[in-house]
Amino acid sequence: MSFNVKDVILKEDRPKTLLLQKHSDYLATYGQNKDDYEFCMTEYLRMSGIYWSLTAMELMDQSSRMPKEEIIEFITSCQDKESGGISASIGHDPHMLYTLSAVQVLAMYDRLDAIDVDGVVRYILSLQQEDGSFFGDMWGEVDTRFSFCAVMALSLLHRLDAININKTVDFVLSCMNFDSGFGSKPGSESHAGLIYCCVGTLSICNRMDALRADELAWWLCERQLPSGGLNGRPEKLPDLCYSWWVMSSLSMLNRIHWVDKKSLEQFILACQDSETGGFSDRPGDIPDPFHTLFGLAGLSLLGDTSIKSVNPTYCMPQETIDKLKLQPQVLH
Ligand code: GRG
Ligand code: ZN
Repeated sequence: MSFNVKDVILKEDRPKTLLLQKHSDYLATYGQNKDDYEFCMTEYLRMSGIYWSLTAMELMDQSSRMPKEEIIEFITSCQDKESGGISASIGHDPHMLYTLSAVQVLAMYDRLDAIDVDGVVRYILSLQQEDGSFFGDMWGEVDTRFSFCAVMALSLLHRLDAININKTVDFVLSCMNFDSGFGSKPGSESHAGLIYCCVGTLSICNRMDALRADELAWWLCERQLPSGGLNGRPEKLPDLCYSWWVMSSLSMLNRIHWVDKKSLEQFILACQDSETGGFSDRPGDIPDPFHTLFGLAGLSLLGDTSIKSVNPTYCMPQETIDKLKLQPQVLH
């Protein structure tokens, strides 16, 4: 039996400072060449790609480099008139994930008037089940991710009252495990990404009292490995995006100091591509907009003042959340 820890080793020649200009250039050019292989292959998640890129640009105070009018027009064209839901790209089927991303982008642009808001509310309401859970779309997959998407989108629209909040909370709590973590559905293994979704749902619904905060935070801080990076569950490799899923949860739980901030910062900085700009999942891998957002957002949570403050529940700039007068719960 082996007791080797699965981890990466940070090289001495890794990036050690934040390459803000390179990240802004990387995101500004990503998507400009619409024939690019990677751009074509990611059409099925385009709406979320726009959310990741725009949020990262906002956090760097560089969002003027994004094609605002083109993005707003694209979102309007992705709304399905019948169901009210929004799809990842034009002609695709609507889905909860892309409905949330579209609402987040329009909230940042202060252009929620560009969609039929009642249609979005109708769509989300149509996906809530008798037990309080949510389908991701008409095909019926249930996952705590979709509960979070539903409450986040509705709260950004100031329409949280449209769904049954007590049942929403009860379903999420039925996914709590013996280790105080959460999975995708009742009985599913605890996973940091889904813990973020469940803690985030309770934060928006003001029901964080139902958490076992100390045990949950203990499970979360145990995700840190000797390299400083975080994994998503025991025995897994570190991945930069867990700097968001774990740290945002710890931030809502007011226990961010339970991880070693210095070594996590070094891991995040090591995930930068010093040639192309952008962040990847692990040092030396190919960068992408998803990990670029979570690298920057993670550094923001760690207190880097060259990046704007990010809200741990919404993964959006704090100034947008303030403008919308939203006050998601955090523990004190
Ligand atoms: C507003 C930021 C934001 C999100 C919206 C969709 C969503 C809500 C949250 C997704 C949370 C989640 C499930 C994140 C995990 C992503 C991930 C790295 C999955 C990979 O899982 P595995 O099991 O990989 O393939 P590991 O790391 O366990 O080896
Ligand atoms: Zn990742």
